[in-house]
Amino acid sequence: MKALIVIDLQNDFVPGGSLAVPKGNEIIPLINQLQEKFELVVATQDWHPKNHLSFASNHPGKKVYDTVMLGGVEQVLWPDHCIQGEKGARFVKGFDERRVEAIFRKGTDPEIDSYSGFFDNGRKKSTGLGDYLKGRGVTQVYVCGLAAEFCVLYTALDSIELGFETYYLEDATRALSYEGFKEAKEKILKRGGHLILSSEL
Ligand code: VGL
Ligand code: ZN
Repeated sequence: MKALIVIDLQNDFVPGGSLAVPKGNEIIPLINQLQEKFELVVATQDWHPKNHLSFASNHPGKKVYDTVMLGGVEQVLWPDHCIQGEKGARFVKGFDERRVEAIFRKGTDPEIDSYSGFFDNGRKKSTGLGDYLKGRGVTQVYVCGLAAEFCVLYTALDSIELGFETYYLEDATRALSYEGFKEAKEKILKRGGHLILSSEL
């Protein structure tokens, strides 16, 4: 049984948003079409409180893209984004949510970031996504959404580690940088995941 996980298809991650992924809006129609090929569709939302420590604005003297240590791991500092309940955190217009059976929210603890839909970056807390998928009998996981080298990558890596046969939908994601995308794909292959194009489904 295969599941599609749609990662962080939210206003702040598309052009016009505060942490816009270039051409992030291009994948919306494709992700809508892709859903038909899956028995189960779930989504994640980046969902930060205003005082989240991944925001540069909460570290006086630091700038966006500086790094700090957070919960024992290195943390890139981002512009404020995906604040709980605000417009930037909402799903993008045009995303067809009808078949999304469950939404997993992450990044809610102000003290630690969470790129993966499964665990926070310090691996202290689970969102429940892994148990949910296992409970539904899922064996194969396909990931798509934003951003390719952050939340999509880390979700895929945790999925591999949890024992799901994992597919990274190369054309149903967009990256913040070309280099980052290239490295993300290498990491997926190295850890035993698969790269796939939506036309191969
Ligand atoms: C993301 C940076 C910060 C993502 C979330 O969804 O890829 N990136 N928060
Ligand atoms: Zn975030």
